[in-house]
Amino acid sequence: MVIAAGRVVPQAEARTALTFPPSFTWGTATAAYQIEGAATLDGRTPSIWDTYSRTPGKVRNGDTGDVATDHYHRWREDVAIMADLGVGAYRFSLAWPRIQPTGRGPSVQKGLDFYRRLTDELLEKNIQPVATLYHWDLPQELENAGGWAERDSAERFAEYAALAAEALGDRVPTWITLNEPWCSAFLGYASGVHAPGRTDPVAALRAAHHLNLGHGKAVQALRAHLPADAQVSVTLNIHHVRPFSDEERDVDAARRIDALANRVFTGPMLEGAYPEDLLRDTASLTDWSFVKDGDTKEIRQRLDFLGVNYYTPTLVSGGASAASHGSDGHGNSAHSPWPGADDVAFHLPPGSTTAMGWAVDPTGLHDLLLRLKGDFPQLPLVITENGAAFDDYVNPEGEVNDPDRIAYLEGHLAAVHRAIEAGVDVRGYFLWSLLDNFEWGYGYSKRFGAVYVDYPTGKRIPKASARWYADVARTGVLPVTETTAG
Ligand code: IFM
Repeated sequence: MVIAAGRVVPQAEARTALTFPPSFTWGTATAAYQIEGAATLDGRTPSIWDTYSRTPGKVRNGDTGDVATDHYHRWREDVAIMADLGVGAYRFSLAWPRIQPTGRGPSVQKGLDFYRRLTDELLEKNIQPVATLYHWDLPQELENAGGWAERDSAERFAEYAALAAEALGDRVPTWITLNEPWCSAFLGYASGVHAPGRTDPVAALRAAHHLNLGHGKAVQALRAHLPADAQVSVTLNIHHVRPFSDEERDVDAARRIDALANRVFTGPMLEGAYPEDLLRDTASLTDWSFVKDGDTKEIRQRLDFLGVNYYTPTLVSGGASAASHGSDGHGNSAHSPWPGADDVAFHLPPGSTTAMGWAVDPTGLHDLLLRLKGDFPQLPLVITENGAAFDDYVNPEGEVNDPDRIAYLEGHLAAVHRAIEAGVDVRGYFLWSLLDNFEWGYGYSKRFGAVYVDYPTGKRIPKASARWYADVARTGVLPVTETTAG
């Protein structure tokens, strides 16, 4: 029990407050295909997601990003909402097919102008723009030429990076090359639950390498065109993989999934080599001869921070007779996104779940941040995505109350705070997402936004969590229960 204002309060209700460093960046995040719409306007041509979502049976309810939240027309209103919330930064992605429609050749003025207007407005409102070059919308013409499975995609990506930096480098201080290349490679080319929907495990490993190579080349292209103080990074959805038990086969399953999910990217990007165990585990599928001399040197570039996306931990066991990757939280497909790991079973971690069926477990984020500090002690970290989908609805008063999302954010921000206290250099946090949006294979059925979008009218309604987050961002102080504070 504690006494508060003369009243006895049960211990569970006692509140305390966690203060973040004054320099901590508070932001929100989105991605082009998920919000922009205007799929055929101003010279934009189809990306792999246009093709995929228009293919019957691929996306729930046949939803597409044709209109999405209509941000292409409502961007001024969306920036005003962010200004109202008082967030300090906005992470968005540039649509490659809007800037360089076929993935080759010169840029399109109208496409660049959209991002110029957007970033001018952000700067005007004191919101720092953070641009991601690639959040999964590969121009379809490049996929027709083999997509990320082919080496040329890395060259094309670097060329696009240079065009974007040349045009927007005077106003965008922070750049991220790729968002979650694991999804691009393994959901796109192995399990097929993401565009381009291919189901070839070797193509997925090739894609992972060419994404890595594209990243390395793009970092160099960005630095060649950006002011010297620009920040350059990549965002990875590092899986926090836990073994089901401490039995050897479960521990080994966790090691293998960690290699396929995480170290396939952090190895070359941060350490200059693919992990030996990854090459061994996948040797029956490929000899990795698509990695050419000098590639890993080119992939390893200095980064100003690492972008980390975290939603839920991953729980695995070994020795399964048939793969149960369906419960890995990455959608259902007869084809596994985990090449060479067919005997690994995925389990739902204990506790409550979000509308995605993902377990709510902030300890995963805390432990992940500590692990990254251990592995890469000098590298600052930024949480470039964290958030949750719930079944939000507008009540008769016209409000959207989302206590589950507030609880999720409170728990995860407290975990970030604990990690900072333990010495991890976490510089910022971007809530996914500013707006409800197109959730890939789930279409519009999952709402991740702090702002509710009424899709038929496009009307925006800030949810209770948006007001809650605004207070935290404005003050840098997180109110928590003493239990959450830990
Ligand atoms: O909506 C996605 C986003 O595009 C990438 N990271 C995970 C989010 C939620 O699934």
